[in-house]
Amino acid sequence: MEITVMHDFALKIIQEAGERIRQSFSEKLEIETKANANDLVTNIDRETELFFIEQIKSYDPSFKILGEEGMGEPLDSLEGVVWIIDPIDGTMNFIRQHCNFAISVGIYVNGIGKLGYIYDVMRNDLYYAIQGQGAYLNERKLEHLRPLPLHEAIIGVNATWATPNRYIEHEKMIDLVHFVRGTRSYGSATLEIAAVACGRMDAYMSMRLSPWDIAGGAVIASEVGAIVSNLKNEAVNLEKQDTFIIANPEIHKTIIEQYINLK
Ligand code: 2AM
Ligand code: CA
Ligand code: CA
Ligand code: CA
Repeated sequence: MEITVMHDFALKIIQEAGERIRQSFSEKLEIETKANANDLVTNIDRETELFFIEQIKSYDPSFKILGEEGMGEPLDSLEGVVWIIDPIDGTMNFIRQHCNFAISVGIYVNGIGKLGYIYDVMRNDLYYAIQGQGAYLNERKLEHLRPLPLHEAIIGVNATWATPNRYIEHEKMIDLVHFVRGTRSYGSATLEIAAVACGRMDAYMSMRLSPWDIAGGAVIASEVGAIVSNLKNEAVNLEKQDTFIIANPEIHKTIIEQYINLK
């Protein structure tokens, strides 16, 4: 399978899925809860994932698919061609804001990230990368990240970092948010990852992300020299939930070494 042929196919179905989501705003949304009252899913999350599965399986039935809503078959391993899909990342934003959500797709061959996509559906901005050929925001090639001291950084953290947790002591968190230039929280992990990849933000960390939150962004990150890992500085594992950080290299090192509890 030619990577560029697969890229053209991925581009086509991601844009089509985005158009279907934009059209869906004229229909009634069915909202349900998952693990807790703030963990939401809609019929559009499920329909979008089904759309991807149908398109991908009719293109090549041997392709495997891991999606957040579990509409595909369970994944036994990362052997072969695996599409890792978050049909809507930022479902709460989708429901409440009608913007600030994305479709995320990572295509892995025998565990190696070949193609990565984060599609900001309402802005019609597509972040993507082809392994070894660079990362893009629409037609613009993204530059390699330049070194930046932590005190000039904008970091992405959400409010859970202000609650007691085992990854960072409260005083250190206060130090960190005072020391950096600014903090942001977009409510869509993949858009925060995209923001780091294009240099709008310099780090983003989360206490719990799943493979579909990371798969597309990890391919994009590696093309611009952003570092991704869990908070123990171990390589990302696409077969389980874990902590997560993406950052400009110097800033990744400083946050992990000076702020995060590695125990
Ligand atoms: P989602 O919208 O696809 O669920 C903010 O909640 C960010 O964290 C979103 O990108 C969201 O993805 C992600 N996230 C990961 N795990 C989550 C969970 N268990 N509950 C809510 N959001 C989760
Ligand atoms: Ca979800
Ligand atoms: Ca998600
Ligand atoms: Ca989702």
